Amino acid sequence: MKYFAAAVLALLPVLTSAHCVAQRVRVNGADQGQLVGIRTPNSNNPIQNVNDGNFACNSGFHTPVSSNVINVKAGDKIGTQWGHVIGGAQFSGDKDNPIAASHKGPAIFYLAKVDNAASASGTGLKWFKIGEDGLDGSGKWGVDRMISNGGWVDFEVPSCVAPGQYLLRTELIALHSASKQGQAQFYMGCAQINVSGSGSNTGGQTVSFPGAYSANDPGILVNIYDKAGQPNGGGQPYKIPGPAKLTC
Ligand SMILES: *[C@@H]1O[C@H](CO)[C@@H](O)[C@H](O)[C@H]1NC(C)=O
Ligand SMILES: [Cu+2]
Repeated sequence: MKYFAAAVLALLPVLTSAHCVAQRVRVNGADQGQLVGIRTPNSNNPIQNVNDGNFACNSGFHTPVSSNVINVKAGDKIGTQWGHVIGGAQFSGDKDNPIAASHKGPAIFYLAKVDNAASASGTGLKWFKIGEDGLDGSGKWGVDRMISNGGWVDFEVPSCVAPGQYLLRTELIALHSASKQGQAQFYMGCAQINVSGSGSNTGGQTVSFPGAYSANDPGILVNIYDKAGQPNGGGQPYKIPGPAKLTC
């Protein structure tokens, strides 16, 4: 017991890093279950290199990776839930669940068409943006809204998206240290979905991951603080990275 307590204490500085992982999917508010239809990394650490080979879907997944593919209709709302660690809170009363409140930034969804969402690799795909939530006029960020929604971020699958299987790339960017190049923190995970409907669009403006972002994009190398040190964007509009989102 003594040994156990000492071991836990020794690990605490590492374990209490205030990061997050995406770990649940919901469709029109219906939670599909913990780690169902989503690839969730064991580590909640961010990626900071925009050219990282695993920038699409992350890596180091909790195994077994779900073989579920989640059915969704074009026009439905799909959501992913973020938590401090797998399972949500790291301990009772964890203030950094779903993420430390300091981690201001946007929430973004992309889709990429695949043949088999359960088995497709995230690399080499053509991604298109379907949702984004950045900084609003009151100085609140997508991450603030994610925290108020219990870790959930929801966007509509555009009604024109063609039926078939897709990876859904859910992303948060934490900008608290982003005034230095290489210090923006990227969190991402990929859900496995099957879209039904009568649309025919598989993305107009597609991008690659890695490739879509550069380290000095205005939404990645950016000071989000005002003169009083408040993380409200300092009165400047915030430019969410990546292409324009698909409009039908
Ligand atoms: C995808 O949805 C279509 C239409 O509902 C269905 O026929 C097909 O079986 C689904 N595929 C998977 C893998 O769930
Ligand atoms: Cu962090």
